[in-house]
Amino acid sequence: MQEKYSPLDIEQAAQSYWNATASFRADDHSTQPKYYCLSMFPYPSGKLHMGHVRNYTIGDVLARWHKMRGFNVLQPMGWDAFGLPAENAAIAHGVPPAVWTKDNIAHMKQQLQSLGLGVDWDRELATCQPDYYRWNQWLFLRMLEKGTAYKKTQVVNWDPVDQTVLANEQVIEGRGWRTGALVEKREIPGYYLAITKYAEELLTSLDSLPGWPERVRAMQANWIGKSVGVRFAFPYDQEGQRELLWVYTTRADTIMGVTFCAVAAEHPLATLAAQNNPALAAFIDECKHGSVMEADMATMEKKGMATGLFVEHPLTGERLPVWVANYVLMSYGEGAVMAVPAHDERDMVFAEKYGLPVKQIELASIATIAAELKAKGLGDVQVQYRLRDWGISRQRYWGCPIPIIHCEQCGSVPVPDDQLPVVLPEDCVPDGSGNPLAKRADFLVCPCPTCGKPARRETDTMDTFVDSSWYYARYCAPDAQTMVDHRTDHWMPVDQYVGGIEHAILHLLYSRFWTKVMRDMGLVHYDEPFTHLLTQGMVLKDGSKMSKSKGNGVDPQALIEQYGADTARFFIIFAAPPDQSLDWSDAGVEGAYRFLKRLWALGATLPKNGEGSSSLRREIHGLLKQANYDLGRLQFNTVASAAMKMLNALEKSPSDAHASEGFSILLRLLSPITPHICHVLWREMGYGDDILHAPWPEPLEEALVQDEIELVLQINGKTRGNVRVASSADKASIEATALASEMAQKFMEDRPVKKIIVVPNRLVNIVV
Ligand code: OVB
Repeated sequence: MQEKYSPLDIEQAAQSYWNATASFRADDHSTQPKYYCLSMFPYPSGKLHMGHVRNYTIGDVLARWHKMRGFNVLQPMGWDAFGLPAENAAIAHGVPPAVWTKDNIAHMKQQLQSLGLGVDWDRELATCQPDYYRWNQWLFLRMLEKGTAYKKTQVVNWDPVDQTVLANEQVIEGRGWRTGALVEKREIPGYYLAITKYAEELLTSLDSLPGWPERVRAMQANWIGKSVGVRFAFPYDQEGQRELLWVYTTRADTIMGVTFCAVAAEHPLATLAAQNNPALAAFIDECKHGSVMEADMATMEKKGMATGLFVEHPLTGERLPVWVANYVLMSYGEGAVMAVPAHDERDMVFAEKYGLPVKQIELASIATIAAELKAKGLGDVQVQYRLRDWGISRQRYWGCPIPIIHCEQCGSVPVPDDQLPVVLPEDCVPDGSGNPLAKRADFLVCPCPTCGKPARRETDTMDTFVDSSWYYARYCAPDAQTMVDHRTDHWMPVDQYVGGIEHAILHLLYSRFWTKVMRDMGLVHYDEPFTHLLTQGMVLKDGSKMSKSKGNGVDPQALIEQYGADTARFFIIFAAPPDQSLDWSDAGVEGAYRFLKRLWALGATLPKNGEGSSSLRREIHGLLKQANYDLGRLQFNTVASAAMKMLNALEKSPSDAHASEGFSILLRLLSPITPHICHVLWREMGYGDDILHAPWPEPLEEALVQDEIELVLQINGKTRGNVRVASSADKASIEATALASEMAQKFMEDRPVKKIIVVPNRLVNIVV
């Protein structure tokens, strides 16, 4: 055995062994209980960062720990390969996104492998592969048939620089998240998935996920935003016709306090009023540049303008003015609201600003109001969700083509199944001036599937969140000639999902939705994709985020080259509980490295057979008991510190009869965290061929019982030392041992014993 700890040699040897023995190939036919351990797959952005290292180390600890406990483990890895960054790199460097992506995958794969992850690489997939994304297209067509996917024209956020539609959360203070350009609102056609059909189930089945952090469940519930309110109408007269202005409110109890109505800039009533009011038309235009995000509605400056139109209060008949207001969203409710300044802060701010009346009232009962409105045919109780349907069209090149063909005669025609996949040409180099697919005649022009006349292919591609909504199901059967097969039902649901909190809302909600759609088509037979969820904390440097722009990122590659993967892994696990943020510390890394050097050194010197006390054994098993408990609650940092304590104890008593047993426990406990050094030491020590096949260590009750205890010895109430007695010793034998002790002899000074007080497990006091 080599004297010196040499991570490079050790890690290469261990990794070659795992490759040669296919240690992490998941068995589709095993009779062992399955454990599907999944870390969120990476964007192939260039190279690994510390966030990745943390994510994949945490996942690997769980996977290896379960494997050693007899589970049939599936831990796959792949690539979330479509998306904007590849196009931006193409614009900057003139390389096709496909080439850039494949190079990055090759580099990052080699980096991941250097971490020693127990991944079944046979199942690797990339979402830019046609045999993956054809199933996006296939399921999209099935959804179209069911009406779960549909086309509509809607007002969207338009980034004039990137020439693309932005999701609401990509608009930050009215500007594009990437370009910083002022976002415009545009009406364009696009495809939508009817996630709102599933709003109620997505909400209620959060209760079936006790393995998710409460915080994430709350975030999802908020996003879905269920409310029970009243939808009702304000009648008005339009050229002699009685019309209705519909609003929705959760505060029908304040209806008597309404002093005006406010409508969104896009509301038909606003358009009508603007026809012969240029000032109003200009104001509406200004509003269209604002945010469509609800969160911004609360904080932005409230602006409005009167339409000159009036409506009637449905219960009192009072005449109320209608205003256009920038804080009313067309996409929420009816695009119009009743304004009750006395009971709503926003309405109050607005009323004060524009001198509108404020009316103090007594609150009514919602049920009574709803009944009154219903009796007049002017309203009813209504459940509403904040959740919107999912717009998946992106005006981008590097994504999954939407399988639609536009024909002048036949309209938008779905691509027939036997023409799938619609393959994305891989040799385009976008130059920033819109979607290059629109300039590719060989892609664009095709015969209409219905009438055969020349037609035009859809050039929009799918949101990359479509790709990541079902990749976990494909890992189970990556070579299937169908979207999924029986193997999917075997492995799914994912037992443990690990990833960043930034995906707490959209990715997880879309995946849950996609699962339910597939279930309703009979493709899979489970309701939820992820049973347990661990959201890892951020990796920080001096308390702030690591970032390329700040230049404070610590490069994993350099770290691994200098210290080895085991040091990187140990530090990351030791430095913080997985769900908390982790502050980087070079001293901490050094400490991890020193620890592994000591571990190696002890292995090199540990005598095969020692003799002596059993307190070492008790200590090791005690630490093991706590460590196993901590593993069960995913608190890996204290497992790492238990391992350090074990090493301290072993270093103090290397010749103890139980040192070898203790060391074998330490290696097994540590092996999910630092697998390479443990693999090699296990073999060097002669414990066996493969630590992965060793049973997980469990504390022995017999080792935990204390067979000797220490009592405080007092003479006349004064502490004079200690005595050791058997933990089973009775009062008489404790008295005898105490009297016979050296200290008692010395301090009693031959005086006769008056009495002896024994406090069990604590002390013995000799009164003379
Ligand atoms: C990393 C997680 C992420 C996900 C794949 C990141 C946690 C936050 C970042 C950054 C840069 C640094 C240093 C540290 O949440 N493909 C999608 C994706 O997110 C997932 C799918 C399922 C939608 C950092 C950090 C610097 C996973 F830049 F140089 F400074 N975080 N903590 N620390 N892909 O590739 O270096 O982005 O779980 O792993 O992430 S992904």
